[in-house]
Amino acid sequence: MTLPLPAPHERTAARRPKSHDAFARARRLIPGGVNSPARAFGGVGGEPIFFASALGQHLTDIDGNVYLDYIGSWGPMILGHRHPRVVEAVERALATGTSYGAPTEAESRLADLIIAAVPSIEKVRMVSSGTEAAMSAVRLARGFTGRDVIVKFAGNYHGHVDSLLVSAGSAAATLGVPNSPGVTAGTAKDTVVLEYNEPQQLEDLFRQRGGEIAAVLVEPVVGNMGLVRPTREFLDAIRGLSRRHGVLFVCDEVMTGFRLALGGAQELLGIEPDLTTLGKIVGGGLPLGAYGGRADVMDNILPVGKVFQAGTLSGNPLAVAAGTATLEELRERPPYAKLERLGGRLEAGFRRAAFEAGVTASIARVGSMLTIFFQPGPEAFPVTGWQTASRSDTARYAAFFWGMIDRGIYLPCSQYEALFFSSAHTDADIDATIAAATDCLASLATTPGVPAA
Ligand code: KE4
Repeated sequence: MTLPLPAPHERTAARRPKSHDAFARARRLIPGGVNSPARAFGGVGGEPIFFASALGQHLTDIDGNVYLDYIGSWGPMILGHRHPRVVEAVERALATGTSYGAPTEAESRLADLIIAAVPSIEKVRMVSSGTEAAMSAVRLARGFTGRDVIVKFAGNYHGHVDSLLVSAGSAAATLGVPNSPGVTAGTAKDTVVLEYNEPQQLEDLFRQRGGEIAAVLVEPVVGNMGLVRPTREFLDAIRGLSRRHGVLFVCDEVMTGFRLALGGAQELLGIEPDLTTLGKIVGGGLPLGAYGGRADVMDNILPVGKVFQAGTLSGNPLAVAAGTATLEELRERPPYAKLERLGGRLEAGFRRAAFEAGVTASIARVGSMLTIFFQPGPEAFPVTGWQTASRSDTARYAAFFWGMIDRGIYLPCSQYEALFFSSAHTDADIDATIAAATDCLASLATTPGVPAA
């Protein structure tokens, strides 16, 4: 029996009264009632759901509803929630202290694991978030090269760093323009935003301004416009042009690090960046980020070099314990073959469900990261960058999101995010998700008010 999709304003009050009340209270205290806009459900309408607990592949909301979790805290929970090895490690660390503001051997142990997993990393510095990792890597690249310009790509997100909250100017080679109030024109002017998977734009820019560029920053597999795979030509252009012009190639693996392979996207794709930023999985769900790479570059960081970077809770013992347990588990029992198998089944199931429902969709997947792009018009088209991603039918994605919520499946609350699943997910979970999607898409195809295919 197909549930009628509730209208957006009913989507939480009628079905999750405690979340509705909690949200009303939170909005009086916290801007938008959330501590990160990604949780605000802005892309799907309705009200965010408040959660009480999580275990393995499941989330439980404060109304007692249980969901299959397909965001895993936006990536960190590759082992599932409350993995026994991670819980035990954090409890052990808690028993001896929570923060020293002084070095511990545990930080060297985690640094060892990161360096062993990611061959391009010879030295690594820990911070407390992916944003801090990106901010530090940008400052280091500018300090190392003595140059100002940073190149990034539309649809790539690297955290809320002023110099990276920038949109493309009127033409690819012009200066960036701020995409948030509070980011100054003076900051944005040193950032150039190009199209992802457009190597010619890179070549043109390097020809015109190669000597001004400090770094090219890229998501080697994009999660932040929905999942977009790079072309070989694009990655080779970044590596080749950067090397020729003395520019640092910075891979943002905050999302892909330790997820697509133990060595991240760079292992999977055979690329060798000069610097890598990390987050999410490296902290096992606790606040930890990191940046690392060539020792001759990293040794420009204070106190060895002159580039300043610091942090009270950098390398925090509890976060280091969670990250270490997570990386040790990934190293001893690599889940990647299972994740690839489950991902292939999920991708095929979503594709079949959309086809049978006559819903136009393009599905992109790498390992345990996947996006179903809903698209207007009869013919599906591949999503290769922001110009194609932004043509998605976000209204239909929102209807799909809520239809799946009503069937106990918690997907990313935006068309422009990738879903993640964990080693705790099972074949039965994938079967249930495909069944829910089949039922939901069939109802979407006939639900009034949802744009026709
Ligand atoms: P954090 O500062 O949120 O730890 O990391 C920023 C960041 C950097 N680089 C990449 C590739 C990222 O995906 C992120 C953060 N990802 C978002 C979700 N797409 C986090 C969710 C949120 O901001 O609440």
